[in-house]
Amino acid sequence: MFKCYIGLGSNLGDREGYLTQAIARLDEHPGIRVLRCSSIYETEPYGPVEQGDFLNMVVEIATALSPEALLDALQSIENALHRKRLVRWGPRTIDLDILLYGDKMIETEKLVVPHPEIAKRLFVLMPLNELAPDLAIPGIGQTVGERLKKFRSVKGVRLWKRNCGAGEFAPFEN
Ligand code: A4P
Ligand code: MG
Repeated sequence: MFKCYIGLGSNLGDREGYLTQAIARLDEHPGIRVLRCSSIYETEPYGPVEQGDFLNMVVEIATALSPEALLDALQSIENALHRKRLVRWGPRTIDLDILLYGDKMIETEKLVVPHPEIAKRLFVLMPLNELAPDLAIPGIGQTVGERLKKFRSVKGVRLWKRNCGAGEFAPFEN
């Protein structure tokens, strides 16, 4: 079993609904168990495409799947939740990225782990820091918390719904 972190993002339609459905489908997968969820953040779009604000969050999972099989599972969930690939970096009902897969470093045509943008994106680091501040990012030589401290401000990222560790929004918390 490997512990992995999945980044979720949505900026089309019922954004929170897509996050919730994606988490439910992850947990229903026989090879995946959802362990913990971060809070949800509302974030200004990053990158060149003009589009609506995102909801972003991170979930911690345990999985027996290989990295490639995990990516396939994430892509089937994206497809089931009406994800259309129209524009790279463009608007989407749901985006599921493998941020970290244990302490593995992977670089194939289909998969780069740790996610290459992880250290640059506050909308990833802030929710990840709730779950794993002391986790060293492979290849970066810094922990999530140390990396986050390098940012001068948290412009463009605001807490949208706090996860208090209980209730509807953490349905899989033990
Ligand atoms: N791929 C490679 N490595 C990975 C990985 N670690 N996890 C490949 C998941 N996929 C990975 O992804 C394209 C291909 O990347 C996949 O087929 C897979 O083989 P995609 O999801 O089809 O396309 P995309 O998401 O448009 O491209 P990309 O490069 O994944 O974009 P990002 O990095 O996901 O960025 N602003 C805010 N505020 N919040 C956001 O969530 N997201 C993006 C998209 C841009 N701006 C954003 C946000
Ligand atoms: Mg993606």
